Amino acid sequence: MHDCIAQGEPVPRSMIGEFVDSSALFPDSAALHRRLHDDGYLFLRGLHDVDAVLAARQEVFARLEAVGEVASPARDGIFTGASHRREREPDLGAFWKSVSEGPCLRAVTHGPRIRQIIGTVFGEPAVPHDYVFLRPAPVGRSTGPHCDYPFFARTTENVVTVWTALGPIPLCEGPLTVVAGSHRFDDLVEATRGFDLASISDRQATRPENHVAFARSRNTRLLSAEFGPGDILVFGMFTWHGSLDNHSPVGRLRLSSDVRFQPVSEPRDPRYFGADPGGTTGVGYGELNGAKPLTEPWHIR
Ligand SMILES: O=C(O)CCC(=O)C(=O)O
Repeated sequence: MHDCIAQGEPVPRSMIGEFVDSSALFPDSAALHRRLHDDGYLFLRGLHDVDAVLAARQEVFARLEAVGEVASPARDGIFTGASHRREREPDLGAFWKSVSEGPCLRAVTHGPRIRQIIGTVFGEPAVPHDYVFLRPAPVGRSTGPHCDYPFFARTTENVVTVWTALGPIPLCEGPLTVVAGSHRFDDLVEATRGFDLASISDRQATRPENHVAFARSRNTRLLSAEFGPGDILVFGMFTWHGSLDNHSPVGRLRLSSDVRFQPVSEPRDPRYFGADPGGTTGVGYGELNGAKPLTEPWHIR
């Protein structure tokens, strides 16, 4: 765990640990549920069909190759450092929607296998949001610490995020990181409960920006792992997380997706369901970082 950088600084060894691998608990629903409750996350390896995951990776990177962002062969995911996306795909939101709805990608993010896995975690049938966050992250990028409650808990708190590695993601390529034990930071849970879109900018103004400093201030550490293709992290709405920095020595993009699942019996937030979901702000797929040419800086989330 020595290859981790967060916000431009190497993460001290004492501040980083490995996710507990809960794959062996599958398909024991009660045990998985308990582990998710206790740890705030579930790290599940090797449950997806690797060929299906690599087909999704190829599909996404081929679309980015077509706009000049990924070098040939596309499956390697090497960023060219350039982009013709704005000229070739003037409707950036429509382009990103079509990439996010690719059949090979959806077979992984929304197919029977992941529904079965998450249904087992809930102990009842699960439904994914139709709206997908697909993230090709270039070198130098990362996602700062936050929890998902303000985005996805409007109609029910009984939601989990499923973060999927769409290819191998070594530590140097900036995989997901979780602030250990953060789902039990009662002051933050209380402050977060009730937060919604209306107050999102206040929240962003006050949220911690630095993973290591945040973890240190809470007397805890960060967790992460080397992800294989199709390894997933499942976590609840109060778990603070983000990503490490991508510092790939070969300029490889980190490719992952995150999708929310909830029991089918829970009420659905129309922002994230349907043929043309508006997403958090109502703009649709155009609001996502993925919709921006890779040469341009990300929004805060
Ligand atoms: O992949 C990332 O960079 C961040 C993912 C994230 O914030 C999420 O899954 O909720």
